[in-house]
Amino acid sequence: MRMRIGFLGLGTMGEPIANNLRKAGHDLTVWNRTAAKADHIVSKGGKLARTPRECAAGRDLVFTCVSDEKALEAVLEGPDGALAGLAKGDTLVDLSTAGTRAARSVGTRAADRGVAFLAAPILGSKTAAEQAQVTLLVGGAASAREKARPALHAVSARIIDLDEAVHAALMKLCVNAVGGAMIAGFGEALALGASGGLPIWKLVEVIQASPFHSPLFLVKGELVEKQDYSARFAIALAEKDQRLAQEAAADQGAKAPINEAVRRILADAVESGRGDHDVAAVADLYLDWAKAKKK
Ligand code: NA7
Repeated sequence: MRMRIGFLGLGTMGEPIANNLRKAGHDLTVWNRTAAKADHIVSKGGKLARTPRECAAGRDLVFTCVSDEKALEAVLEGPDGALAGLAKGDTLVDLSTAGTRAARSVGTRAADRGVAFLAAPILGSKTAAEQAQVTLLVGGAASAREKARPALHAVSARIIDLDEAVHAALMKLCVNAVGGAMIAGFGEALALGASGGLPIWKLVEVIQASPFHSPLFLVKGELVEKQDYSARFAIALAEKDQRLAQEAAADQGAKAPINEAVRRILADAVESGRGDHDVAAVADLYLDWAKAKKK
């Protein structure tokens, strides 16, 4: 079924996902703060809205895919914000990783307008987004999930259903808490070995031969060896995810000391100028701290 879809946020993940909705034949209108990022989609027949409100008004489904909870507020709120364009019976789907507090607060404000809200954070890389191979954690009312399902299928390989938006938001934070601990532990181990004279490639090879091997270490280990830190998943976004996990832990009374340490390391990496580098560059920070050889 062809749907009228509004899509706000054409960053690394948003642009290919929106483009897949267009390719699936939906009637697509987009908005991005930096309008030039809509050029490709517009050149292929997508429409460009002048404001978030215009992008959201009169659509069957409205997606947001922005950096964090502050960016989400910026696109939703105000007289030209997307919420102002949404009407009773509409459905808003947030693909951002914006945390549990945002899921609760956006859900409440959407409900006040009679709008159904789904939190649908993404698991997967830019390449997976381009190939419509991401996994979506989709939380919210069953009726809204069913309405959104054809569009969600067009952009993902797998949909994991959860009954509440806040649970989808929380699930994503749990997944990235594991990922953050893995990447920080990996960087720390590489610098521990390299500062004592072990070559990086040998460290990666032996970790991969151990019971603790992981596809993550293989991919990121190669990037560390090549010192190629162009962002597949930027450190600033990873730091944001750990911060949001800390907030959820505080709200729920859960202890998360490992997550707090990982957040601090990622914040140090941001402060060192690596915020827009790939998370593999956490190892580079550790290697600098240890004054270790990078080969
Ligand atoms: P990117 O590539 O950093 O893209 C971020 C998007 O958010 C991009 O469209 C930005 O617009 C937009 N943005 C950021 N701040 C604002 C404000 N203040 N107002 C409006 N729009 C804003 O992130 P990804 O696509 O990799 O990730 C998206 C989400 O999925 C994120 O939560 C990840 O953690 C997971 P811009 O183009 O800069 O004008």
